[in-house]
Amino acid sequence: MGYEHILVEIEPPIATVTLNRPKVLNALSPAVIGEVAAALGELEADDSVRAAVLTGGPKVFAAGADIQDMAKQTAVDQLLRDQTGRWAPLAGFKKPLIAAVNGYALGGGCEVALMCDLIVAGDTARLGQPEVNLGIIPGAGGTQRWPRTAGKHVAMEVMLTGAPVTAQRAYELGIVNKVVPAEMTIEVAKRIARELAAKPPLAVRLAKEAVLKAFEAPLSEGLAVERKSFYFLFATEDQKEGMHAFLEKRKGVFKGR
Ligand code: DAK
Repeated sequence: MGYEHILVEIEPPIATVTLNRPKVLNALSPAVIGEVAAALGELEADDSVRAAVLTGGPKVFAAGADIQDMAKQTAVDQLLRDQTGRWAPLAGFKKPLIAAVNGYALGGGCEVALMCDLIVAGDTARLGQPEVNLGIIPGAGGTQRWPRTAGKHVAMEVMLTGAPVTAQRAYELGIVNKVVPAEMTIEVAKRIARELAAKPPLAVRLAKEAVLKAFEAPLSEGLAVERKSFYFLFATEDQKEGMHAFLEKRKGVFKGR
């Protein structure tokens, strides 16, 4: 499928989705979000792809939702356009999704990175939620995902001041997994994606699902999901392969079955 605002590169077993509106720092218009959601849908259905990288390229991740577009909208437009629904497929992607963040990841851009499973940040990256300066608040999960990861007081600072944090501080807060020289960000993210793509896909998928459950459910419910997925994996060919490969001192070859 052809896209206007993003680039999709498939290099089995991984794929890379690149936001591509450099003139406006990859501002996330509804069209951009729609294309990212459609591309992730395609990658989810493509068995040759086992993990994906989402990036904005070498200079900027995304400076937020498109303010040109939002400035014209009313509350009723927001509701009728189902803005929240448009963004949902990004958080619902079932394969591992790694954000490669260079430069600014602000507002909706930061929220998109937080929807990913791992974040690799270039050393000059800045992550933040400046919405307060526009008279709004984050609308794609920022007020919930920041405190769940970095705690209440950091989240308050980020939301109320609107000031971004550096890549290094984000790393110290547990918001990003790795800080690397900016020119290495995408390559390191791809390397991690390839590493994850070599793992048994069903185990990876159910591990992701179980970890995400921890953000939503009480402990007993999360443990029940973990337990059922654990039992289920013993019905897969990959579990047999993984354990036999270990005992036979060879590398497992996994089929996602
Ligand atoms: N939208 C539209 N255009 C943007 C933009 C944005 N978010 N950010 C930058 N641009 C445009 C600038 O207008 C400028 O365009 P021209 O003037 O050249 O035509 C061009 O990109 C270059 O930007 P600057 O000249 O400003 O570049 P600087 O290096 O000087 O500054 C900056 C970079 C990132 C500090 C600055 O551009 C900036 O502060 N940008 C705005 C950051 C921001 O406030 N972001 C939060 C937006 S609100 C929702 C989901 C999500 C959201 C809401 C609802 N639902 C699901 C309901 C999200 C909301 C937001 O993200």
